[in-house]
Amino acid sequence: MKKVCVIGLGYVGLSTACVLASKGFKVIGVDVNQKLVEGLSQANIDPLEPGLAILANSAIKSGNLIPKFSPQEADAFIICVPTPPTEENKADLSYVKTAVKSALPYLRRGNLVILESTVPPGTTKEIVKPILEKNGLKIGNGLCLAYCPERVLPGNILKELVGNDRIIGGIDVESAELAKEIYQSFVEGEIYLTDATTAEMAKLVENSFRDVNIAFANELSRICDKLDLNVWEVVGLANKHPRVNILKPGPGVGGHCVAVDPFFIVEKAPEEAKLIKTTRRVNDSMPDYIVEKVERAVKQAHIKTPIIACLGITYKAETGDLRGSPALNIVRRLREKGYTIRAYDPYVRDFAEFPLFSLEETVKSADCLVLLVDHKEFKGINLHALLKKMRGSLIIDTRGIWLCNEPTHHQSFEDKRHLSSLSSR
Ligand code: SAJ
Repeated sequence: MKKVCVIGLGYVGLSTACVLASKGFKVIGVDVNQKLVEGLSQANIDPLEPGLAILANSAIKSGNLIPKFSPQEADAFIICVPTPPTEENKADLSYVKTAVKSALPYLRRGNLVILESTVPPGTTKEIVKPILEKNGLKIGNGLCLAYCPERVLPGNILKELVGNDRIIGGIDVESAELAKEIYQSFVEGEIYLTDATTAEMAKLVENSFRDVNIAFANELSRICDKLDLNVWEVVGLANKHPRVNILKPGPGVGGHCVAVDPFFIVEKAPEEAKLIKTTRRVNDSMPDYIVEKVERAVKQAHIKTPIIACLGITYKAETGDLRGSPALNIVRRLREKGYTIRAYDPYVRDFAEFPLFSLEETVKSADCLVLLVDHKEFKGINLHALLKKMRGSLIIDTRGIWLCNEPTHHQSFEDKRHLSSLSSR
């Protein structure tokens, strides 16, 4: 196979198109977003993806990556479009269906179609396959179809796209083998072949496991608050066990993956997915819990008109992405309650919803400082120097970056007590 049509140039589609082009494939990169397709030639690409702009530039310069608004005939079609949740937290498959239909006029005997978008189990077989067979071509008789989930971590995409192991789920063995030819051109990790539905489920399970683990950590943080224990120290010590790996408590789970994918399992097995449903409830209850904690702290300190400083509004560290951000959620709720909020995030530019301040302005004469995102810029901050700039001395660290989140041999017991008295989580 020499020519590939990648439909959907989001963070997954674009990086896949660039990597394939760099491996010598002729790649037609298709997106409906005019600015993106035209902008691609100038390659105005997310600066937070190291190396992607350079790779895109060279792919376009080499003539191996051609941005277009519609597909063309090719040997393989890779579909990487969004599958956002509906109001009822079911998968909105409209983008997938539109993308599959857009390829129909260009499909030829011997072609391969690959779906990468995260979908409920059974989608490739029950939804995509019938659409593709509308033109008379039959899967298993001249047409191949596979499901190959991505697992790249935003902010580290290119490295993970190449380095991570890959699952390839064929509608039939021939489809899986043909899809493997595409991915083995750039994947340096292991490639595992399975059927399409198993591959769809494995993808959802990866993120659901992460969601359950985080929910366990978040529940522990509530319990430790009640028992006046430092959850970061408890989790840090428990993780010293060779087979325990509890993730970090936080203000909630954001982004469009871990917070969404578990619902695609619930959609297919609502009765059985009890723990997964509860997990979503626990994680989505954290923003309210943090807002209550802030309110309780300023009330107990009898601060009449508190100024609350919030550090970070993105969904996770070192990204500018605000999608489903619990931090932004918390700032919004505090503002709705009438508090004077000053928020700062080093990764957010041209934010229009409410004014963002510099770090200095955010902290100056604040009564309460709430750390909401564990950006590396905040880890190095000198807490005591910060306190001197504030009017009050309340610090709520929802990410445990200032608390002793890793038990250390040399840190004295007094230090820990002093630190944790400073910053109630
Ligand atoms: N979070 C915590 N505590 C933790 C880890 C994360 O509260 O210990 C929160 C983060 O702050 C964030 C959310 O969870 O709000 C999701 O964070 P994440 O680090 O899981 O990042 P995502 O959603 O960008 O990436 C995940 C990754 N999946 C796994 O690690 C299993 C990535 O590999 C997937 O490709 C991606 O979802 C996806 O696209 O599905």
